[in-house]
Amino acid sequence: MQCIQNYINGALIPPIKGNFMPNIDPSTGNIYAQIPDSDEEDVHLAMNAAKKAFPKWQKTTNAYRSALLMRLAALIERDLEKLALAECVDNGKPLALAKQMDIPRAAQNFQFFASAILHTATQAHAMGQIGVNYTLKQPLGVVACISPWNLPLYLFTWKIAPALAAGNCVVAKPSEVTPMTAFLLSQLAIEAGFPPGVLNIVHGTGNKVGTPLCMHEQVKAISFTGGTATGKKVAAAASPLFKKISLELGGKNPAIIFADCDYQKMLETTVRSSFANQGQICLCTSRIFVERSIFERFKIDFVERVKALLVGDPLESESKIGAIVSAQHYEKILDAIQEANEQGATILCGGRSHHPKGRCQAGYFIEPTVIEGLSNESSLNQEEIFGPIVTLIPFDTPYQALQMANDVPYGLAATVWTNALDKVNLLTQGLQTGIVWVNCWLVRDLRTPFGGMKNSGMGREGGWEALDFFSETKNICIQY
Ligand code: TXE
Repeated sequence: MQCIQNYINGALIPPIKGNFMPNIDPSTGNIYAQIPDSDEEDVHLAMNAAKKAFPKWQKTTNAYRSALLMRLAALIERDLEKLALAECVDNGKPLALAKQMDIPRAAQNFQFFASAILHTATQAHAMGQIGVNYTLKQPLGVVACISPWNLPLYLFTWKIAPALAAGNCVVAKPSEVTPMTAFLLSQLAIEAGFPPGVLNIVHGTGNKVGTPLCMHEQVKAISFTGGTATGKKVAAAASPLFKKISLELGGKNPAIIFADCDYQKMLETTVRSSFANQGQICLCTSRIFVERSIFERFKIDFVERVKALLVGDPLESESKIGAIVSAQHYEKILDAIQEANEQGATILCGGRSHHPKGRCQAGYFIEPTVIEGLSNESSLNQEEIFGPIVTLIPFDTPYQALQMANDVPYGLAATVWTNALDKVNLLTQGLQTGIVWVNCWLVRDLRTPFGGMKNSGMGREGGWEALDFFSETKNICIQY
């Protein structure tokens, strides 16, 4: 049985108290590894290592840090198959998706910020004959990166890369639900020659590791991705201590589909935006608003395509829908479907657990589910489910679509499908989301600001926003 280790001060070590907890393969329901059940003692050990490493690390050149991150990216690319298999087993997602999306993006995260810091510049403000000001961007010190289970290595590295690139030392905590690729990343960091203490990874639960991490007086900034409820706890812990926080939380993302759109492209993309990664991506569509004149046609065509999505063993290349990440999340999603039934909704397809034959018989599988007949105010359309469930709602005017799309506590992402510029302008200006895709979904440029508003969080990741978040800005004024 594989025993995952913490990565502290350049070494792979067990938790100080020697406690471990089971790591489960959601496709089979079997325990397949053990993960450290670390606590604040382990957090302190990691903090001391990071604090000791910082003085030297902060003096390294951008070129040195860039080369080191590029080396790590190259090792991730070298081990793509191994990392993708680990992600598939740990998370339940199709192996093909891990190979095509998760692991390549982890390498790109390091490559992007490694190249970005070779091109950073800061401002100067000349004051005529009086003097000159110039702006410095300095590293904060030790920062915390806390990531969720849905895109384990993809989101873990999305935080670590800019934090390291900006010259900080990092204590990172992956989700205890999907720790494996973070552990494999530790091994690659050692192979890449990371100085001890620059990057530390502590495995464990939110309460025993996450909380002491957020509260630690050494931590100058916290970059967090996870649920809104937990985001509130992180903010409550960090704010009184004046720590910088970046929160990327839940979503309830609308797709708004007009009759004048490119129908085939819309159809294929909306199936993907609804069910990719079993609907467990914060950017996934969960409410589909369709102009009434094409509602019936869309319903038939969409349901036909969703029924064709094969739910099965994520190791099989033809599987499009893998396992739900954990028994707890699986039950949460089934409860939501039960609630829809009790509210008199119409289940157009799916709505049941699925038990593939063979090794995955006891795994956590749910059929992709399409629901009609619930109002936008219903709990199913207001609360994040974070699974393979979408609801269909017709609309008559662009204003009505906009009003319903915004009438939720979340504001992360939206897709708009139309070729009419007036509707594009109305919707893109009016939508209360941090991201709007027009006639596409998940088209990503890592330079762009990434994040949401309302209960979807605060702050932005990506590009200069991420480097600025992990930096302290200082103005120097020199009189002539
Ligand atoms: O997230 P949690 P979970 C949503 C989704 C899901 C819900 C809960 O709706 O059902 O969040 O998912 C650590 N202080 N998203 O349970 O609990 C925890 O150990 C510090 C959306 O995975 O938020 C893990 O490493 N850290 C999201 C990380 O926080 C704490 C993606 C996330 O865990 C902590 C995933 C605490 N008090 C779920 N408690 C997205 N926006 O993509 C827990 N953690």
